[in-house]
Amino acid sequence: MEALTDLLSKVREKSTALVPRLEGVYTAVGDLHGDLKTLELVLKEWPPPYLFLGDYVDRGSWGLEVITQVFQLTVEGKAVALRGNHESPLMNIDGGFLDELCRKVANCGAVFREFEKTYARLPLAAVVNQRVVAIHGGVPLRDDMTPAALSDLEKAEELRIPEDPIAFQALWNDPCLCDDYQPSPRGWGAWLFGRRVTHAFHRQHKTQILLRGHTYLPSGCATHHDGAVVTIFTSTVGPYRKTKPKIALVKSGVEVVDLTTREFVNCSNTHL
Ligand SMILES: [Mn+2]
Repeated sequence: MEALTDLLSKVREKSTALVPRLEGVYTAVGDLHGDLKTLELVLKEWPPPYLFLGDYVDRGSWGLEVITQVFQLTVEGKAVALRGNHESPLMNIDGGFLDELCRKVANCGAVFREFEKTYARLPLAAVVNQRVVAIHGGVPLRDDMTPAALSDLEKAEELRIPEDPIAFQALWNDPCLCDDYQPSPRGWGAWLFGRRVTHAFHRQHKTQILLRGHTYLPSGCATHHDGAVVTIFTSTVGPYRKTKPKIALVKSGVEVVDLTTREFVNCSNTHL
């Protein structure tokens, strides 16, 4: 347990920016939800640095092992781990991770509080090579329903749940087949963002592609808003056992790869 809390404090020390600017070629990994086998396959067959898009725990049985491995790579400088909506006590209490933790470690209440403190420091988004924005959920909307900026995310406060509405939406929003926005079926506080929102967001940041996870897709990927949003999904456990898992190579654009066949795939047969 000491090794675990030590690792968590090192992750907090390493997390200095809520929206880090990254350069280089990244292997991006979508939601894992405790899928240790798939994580191990990615680490064996694809090179670092890795860019994890959040949702390491809940649902699958190996959340502790997955998040420990992801955090270990982070501390070694081999990965950037974004925050997903499941990196929150809001989800872990019913989602499975708190129960898993209490089966696996002593003093789980105290350890869980260390996880909460660590979640609050994880990056909410990252910009790769000035062109690709990686974010778990999607574009947040301000109170006046215009798209928020990455600078709003950098200023976010009260990050435990997170209570900040912009940070909350970055982890919870999904794209829709609409022009502007709609209420999200996920519930209060989350929104579906449309084509115009995506394009306005990219215009203000001079970026091209938003790479995200969060939406379960049995095919493992989809594109939305004329290719300006790409969703990948990587977990193959529990409710996601039918997934054909995908990862993505992030350079100045995004190339989606099927983890099983190792082939590049076109994800444009979108339904969102
Ligand atoms: Mn999610």
